Amino acid sequence: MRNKALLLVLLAACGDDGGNTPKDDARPVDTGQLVDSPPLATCNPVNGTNVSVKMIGQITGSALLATSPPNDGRLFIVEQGGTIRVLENDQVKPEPFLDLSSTNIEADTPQGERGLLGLAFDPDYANNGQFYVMYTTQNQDIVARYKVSATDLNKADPASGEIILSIPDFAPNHNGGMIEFGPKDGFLYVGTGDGGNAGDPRRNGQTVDRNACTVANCEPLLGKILRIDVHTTMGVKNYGIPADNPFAQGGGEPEIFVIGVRNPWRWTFDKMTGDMWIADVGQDLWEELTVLRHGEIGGKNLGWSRYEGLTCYANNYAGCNPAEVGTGNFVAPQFVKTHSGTTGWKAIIGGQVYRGTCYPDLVGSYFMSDNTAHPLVRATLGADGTVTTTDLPAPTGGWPTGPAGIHADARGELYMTTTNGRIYHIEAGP
Ligand SMILES: [Ca+2]
Repeated sequence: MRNKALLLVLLAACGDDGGNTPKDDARPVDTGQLVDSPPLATCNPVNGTNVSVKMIGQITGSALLATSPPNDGRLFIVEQGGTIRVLENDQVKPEPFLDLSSTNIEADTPQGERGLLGLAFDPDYANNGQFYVMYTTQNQDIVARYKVSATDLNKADPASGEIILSIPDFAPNHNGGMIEFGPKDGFLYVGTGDGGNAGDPRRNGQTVDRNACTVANCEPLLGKILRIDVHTTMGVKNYGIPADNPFAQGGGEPEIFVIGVRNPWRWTFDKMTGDMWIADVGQDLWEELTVLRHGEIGGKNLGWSRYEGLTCYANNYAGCNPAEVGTGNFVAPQFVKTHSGTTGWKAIIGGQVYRGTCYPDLVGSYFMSDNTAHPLVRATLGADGTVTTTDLPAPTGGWPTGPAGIHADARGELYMTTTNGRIYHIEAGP
């Protein structure tokens, strides 16, 4: 765990029983367009690719993520200790939207990776008022659903909480925590870490079947990106299994969608294309970014802990051959960054593709950082699937320290949030 001591300031880094029971029909129709085509106030477009950041607010605690419901002008800030704050017109509302800090959330801010980690609003939030959070307890990673208050749009109903998914977790680190709805299918995607400690001691990353553990107490839902239908239930599960999940018909746990991640701290969808950009925090050598194209995501294997980056990892899998990286279902990362040297990265911070209207020359660009080195890097995906990156020139004093997430609001504008509670709008000019 050593390499992650610092960092990790935060993160270090069944078969189908046929019991699907529709609860509602909130899943959006695939129109091929943005889910968020907001009738919101827009900005006067500013041309240019000279990127800067502007601080627009600050909260107490560690700000891990900024996000919005569809077509909603407010910004909701996830605070690691367990609160969600509302930022509107550059003002943080004095009362939190939701405060889970007195529940059994286990948060070790700012020196660890546990706490309230993720937030995703239902695509039909405007009608059903439902949203989802991911948080940790002492020994569980939990996805829960809450509803907005019936009387106050800036307050959630704390009594509405309902646990959707609970996964046993054996160590404080590597908890994933990012959740998002698929822009093309309305399913909830849940990123889990490998459980923690170091080196994937229980081999969770490559284990997909609970009945095929190679190490005692393995947990196949860890080290994955899961895909569940939160608008149905299925037998004892408080969610449904999409029929086209890789193991929906058997061979592994049916929730699994992407295999072999270590700590996919901040991954996102490109809301226009449906591509998934996965920034996976590495172990000893490499930070990595992998882009999976829409329609080619299910069943892909990012390799951990068989390999890390482009190289076989330690001796976890004696049969590993570097030549296998990128063959079959094993996907090679399009971008890796070494840990070594004075500019080495220690915990990659994704990242989302810009789809806003304020800065036309940024459209289609992805922005990412690193929790320790805190650069700001622009990346674009080529037609051939390759990723091209540009290290953006830092302003005087450097880019903000302690980045924890970069994520879009309903307009597609991007915000960097930091472990010292700051929220920055990513802007551009000539
Ligand atoms: Ca863990």
